[in-house]
Amino acid sequence: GSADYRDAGLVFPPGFTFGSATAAYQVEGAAAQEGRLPSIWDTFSRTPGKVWNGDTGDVACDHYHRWESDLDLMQELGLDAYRFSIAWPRVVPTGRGAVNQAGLDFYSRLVDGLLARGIEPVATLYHWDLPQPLEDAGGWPARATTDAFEEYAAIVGAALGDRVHTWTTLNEPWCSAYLGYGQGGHAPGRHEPAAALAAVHHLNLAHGRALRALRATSTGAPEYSVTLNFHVLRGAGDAAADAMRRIDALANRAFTGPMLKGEYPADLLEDTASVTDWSFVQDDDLATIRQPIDVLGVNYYSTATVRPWDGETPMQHNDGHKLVAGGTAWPGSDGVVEFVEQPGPYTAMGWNIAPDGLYELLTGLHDEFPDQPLMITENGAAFDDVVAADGSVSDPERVDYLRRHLTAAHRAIEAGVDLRGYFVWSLLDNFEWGYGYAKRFGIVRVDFDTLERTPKHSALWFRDLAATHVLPR
Ligand code: GBH
Repeated sequence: GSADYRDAGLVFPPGFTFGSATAAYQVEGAAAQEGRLPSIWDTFSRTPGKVWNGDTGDVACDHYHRWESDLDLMQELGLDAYRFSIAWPRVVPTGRGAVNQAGLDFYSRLVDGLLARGIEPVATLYHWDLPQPLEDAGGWPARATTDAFEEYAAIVGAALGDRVHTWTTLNEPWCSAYLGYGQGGHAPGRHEPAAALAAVHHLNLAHGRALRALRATSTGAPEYSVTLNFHVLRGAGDAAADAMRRIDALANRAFTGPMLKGEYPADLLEDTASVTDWSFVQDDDLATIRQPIDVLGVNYYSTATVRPWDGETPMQHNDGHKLVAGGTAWPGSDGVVEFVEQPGPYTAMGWNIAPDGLYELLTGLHDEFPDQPLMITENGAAFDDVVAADGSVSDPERVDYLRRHLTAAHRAIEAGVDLRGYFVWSLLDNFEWGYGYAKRFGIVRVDFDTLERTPKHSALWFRDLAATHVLPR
């Protein structure tokens, strides 16, 4: 009876999807093989001083060659779905024009391999690896990049749209725009606030155009989605309310506004008026961007605490990973809002562990967009894992992090949120962007000398959850 279940733990609905996620540049390697050409992340990681330890994605987890045994591993873990990204520079190496059939074939084999193992393919078109020639022509601040993205979307739609279960246009356009073109901690490493806002709009437009192209070319019955990283904001006292509103506009509503409501928030346009007049928004763009999506992907790791800058103490801002002095991550609000230290406890990234933030985020989105199904497309944590003498990896902090966030997700479901699934970031330890291989998010350990995979205790724990749908209390 149900009482027994309640004693055993929290029960997730039967159709709830338990999956795991990766991204192309972070796991594939084979950066210069079978026709792939450089993306902005190849260029960035080869630029001295940009990535810790000078690490690059040249080899990464070598997933490009080890995909088959990685799929076997996913099957052993009982994953319902696998969220991966397609490398644009593998499929259309120069960004526009010639298609590299070998690149498409890789993803076709991957999709078939997933389906053969009963795992749903959830494919993201853009997880930050812009073909370098497109950056040389202006990158995301240039409107022509959206033309190229629409063409690329039509190519992958025609090749894989008969089998992919879910299409995701973009992963975290906030990171691409603000970290790539404003703060500069991500590729291409530019520091141009106005360009960052043009990138915001062109990423939104690229999303709309890609949906159009995918819908026109997919012959199966895929679901359509986009993945956003939301900022869940904290602030002390009334004085912080305006700071929270500003960052909410720049980080969250700059994307949900056009995508789900067909408009940019008035306060966003006002707050950024000294930076840009938004004249890059053309007639009909908002109609293109606002299209129904089957599921909204939500990435959540942590909260952020803000307050108005006092004008005296050295101003800090959040670079997307940690607090740093100065910088230009928030066009129109740099010098107005500052980010402050949070209470902890922290992960190895220094991120505040706050599962309540996930509950707030999910219920808040549900209140604002009641008919929009949601999916947690990333949640997870880096910790300094310890390998035992017998080679096993016990990672109780990660298990605890996952358990607490899944408990928050379950609470949200009980509160009426239409939450369809949960993907742990990440399947494998991998190239953690500016941190290289120093930060490990995997539920599976990767030895970066031998490339050997070892499921951590968290992977075995997640396997039991996926199998039983019961989260032990
Ligand atoms: C995701 O980015 C990426 O999609 C994925 O590729 C990456 O590996 C993974 O997360 C882990 O980093 O400074 O405490 O306020 C996440 C980027 C991380 C940006 C959290 C905002 C705020 C944390 N986000 N960050 S905090």
